[in-house]
Parts: sequence; C-alpha cells; structure tokens
Amino acid sequence: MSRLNFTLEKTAPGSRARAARFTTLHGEVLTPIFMPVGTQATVKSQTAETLLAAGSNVLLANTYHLLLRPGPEVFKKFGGIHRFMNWNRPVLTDSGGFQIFSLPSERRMNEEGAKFKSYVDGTTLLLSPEVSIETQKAIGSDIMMVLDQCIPSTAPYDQAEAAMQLTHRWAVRSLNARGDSPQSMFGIVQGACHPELRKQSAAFLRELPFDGLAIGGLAVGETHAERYEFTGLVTEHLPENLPRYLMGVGTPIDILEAVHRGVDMFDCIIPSQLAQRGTVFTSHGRLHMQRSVYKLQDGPLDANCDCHCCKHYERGYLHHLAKTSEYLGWHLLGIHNISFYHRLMREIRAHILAGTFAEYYEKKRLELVRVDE
Ligand code: PRF
Ligand code: ZN
Repeated sequence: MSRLNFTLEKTAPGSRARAARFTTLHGEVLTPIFMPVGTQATVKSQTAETLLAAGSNVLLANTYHLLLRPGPEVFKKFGGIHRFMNWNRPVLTDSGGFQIFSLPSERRMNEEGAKFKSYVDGTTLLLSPEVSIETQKAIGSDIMMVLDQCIPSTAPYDQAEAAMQLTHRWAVRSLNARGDSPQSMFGIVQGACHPELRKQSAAFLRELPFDGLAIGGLAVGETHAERYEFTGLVTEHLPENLPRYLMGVGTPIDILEAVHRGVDMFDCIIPSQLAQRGTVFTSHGRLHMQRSVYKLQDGPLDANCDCHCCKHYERGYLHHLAKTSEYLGWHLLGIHNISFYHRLMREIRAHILAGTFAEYYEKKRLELVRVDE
C-alpha cells in the first residue's frame, strides 16, 4: 500500500494533465507542483519565511551534499532536516544518482555503488544504495529517491541498457534498505532515448511497492522535442494511481509541456540560479535586470505579480542591485522567480480542475515559447 494516500482529483479533457493530492509525513501536497531546490538544506538566498510567502510547499534537498557535510550524525542529533532548517513542510531528498553522474573528476562505479573523493576532505567514500537510503533516513525526508545511474540521454543502446539494469537492481536494494521506515520512496525510470528501454524500465518499476515514480535521465543532452516525446512515452507506461515526477525540469515551457503529458511534480534550480544572474521571469518574458534600460524605470518587475519584491521594490533599484551583484538583488529576484513558478503551477492546477486546461495549454504554450526560447 502507498504511504502517500494518493488521490487523482481530475484529468483534463483533451490533455493528459492531472490534478491530484497526496499526504506526506509533513502535510498535504497538491499537484502539479514545483519544488524549489535546496541542495545544502537551503534554497540559496531564501529563508523558510520567504519561501512560505512565495508559495513553496515541498523542497528538494540533496543526499550527496548532505552526506559529505554536515553528515548524517548532525541530522540525527537535530532529529531531521525539518527542525535543522526550520522547514515544517514536506522535503524530498534526491539520492545522489545525478551527482555521481555530474561529478567533475574521479569516480568509480561498480555493482556495489559509486566510489568518489569527497570535495570536503579528500577522503574516498562509497555511495551505495544502502548508504544513500541510510543517509536519507537520517535526513528524515518525507520522500526518498532510489539510487540510480543517470547517464547522458544520448548514450548508445548497450550503455543505456546496462545503466538501466543497474538502476533496477539498485531500486530493489533501495527498497530493502528502507525497511519499515514511514518515509515514502520513489523509483526512477532510466533508459536514455531508447523507447524500448524506457518501456521496460517503467514496466519493471511499477511492479515494485513504490509510492511514486520518477523520470530520470532527461534534460541531460537531448533536444526539447525528444524530451517531450520521451516524457509522454514514459507516462503512458506509468500507473495512474501514483505521483509522477520529472527530475530536474525545467523552464516554464518545459513544465507546461510535461504537465500536458501527465507529469505531476518538478524541481529545478533555474528560478534561483537566474535570479543570481539578474534574470527574471515576467508575464511579458524574461528581463535581464543588469541592462541599463532599467536604470531610471519605476514600477514593479511585473504588474501581474503580487510577490514581496513586486509589492515593495522598483525596477531602478533592482537594476542597481543586479548591476552591483549585491546579495539583496539575488534574494529579491529569487523571491520573484520562485513566486512566478508557483503562480504558474496554481494557474495550471486551477485550469485542470475547471476542465479548461486544453484551451489554456494551447494559448499559454505560444506565450511561453516566445518568452523561453
Ligand atoms: N536521477 C536523479 N536525480 C536527477 C536526475 C536523474 O536522472 C536528473 C536528470 N534530469 C535530475 N536529477 N537521481
Ligand atoms: Zn514579483
């Protein structure tokens, strides 16, 4: 039985978009949802209070980083990540599978796990499914992810098949390592851009007692068209009665396209990363706030936004902060971008529930493509 008590509320006519809800150890989640990334148990430049005000609910944290520092013993001492970072809502931990893949230098993979050098003190560490899950248990996240092997989505068949099969064996080991913990666990579909492998992976994982299933191995080298195609192909082979999570995606248009293909959950660093660089999303497209056209402009970033930044700060000041790379600029633009994402998700969900998503999708798609690409 699922630990999340997943309820499918509505499927949009003329689309595969779904509105659903489920309950974690730290409260209810309404989907489709965007989860800000808090790799080091912090969404960079934000506090728990500003995130709540921006509309955040679930945050994502990274097992790989938190294993190295501060280490599981710190989470045990504090009784978990929620108290540690003052976040009383749900937390999802990624397993480290993606970090192994994106590590710059030395790592050695075998059946047991991934051996790599700690960037903190240079010691050699093993990240195995058991170590990942034990760490996620210590962190105390609401949703744990299995350890997987993420490879470039352009990888040839044989390599993709081997990585998928290893991911399946690690998925079983991850489930065994969970034991009777009340924390939920999601499996991760791999298989690069090979339809046969993606189908096999979904078919294998849906037979295991997971509380949700994720699509991994996308947004790592393929075209947008391939990403949409493979997202749709995988969701066709996932069960209706579990949440579906597209890992590490994406821009607003990527999210809209994936919702249309039946995805419920997303995470991405884009809103906070772009804020650091002075770029914001608005209802009229992206603005680069370092540009001198904003120097003498008054008024908010976006007249259609009710975030703390748009309520209290004007473009000329935000331009100045971006231009001088002041920390406050990152903070305020971050509030705005995260609010933008959450508003988009609320709008999407409202249209699904109202039965008007298909029309909304056609219109919004044109708007976002113009803005994003
Ligand atoms: N696996 C894991 N985390 C991830 C990915 C993956 O494939 C991706 C791919 N876009 C992002 N984050 N474990
Ligand atoms: Zn705003």
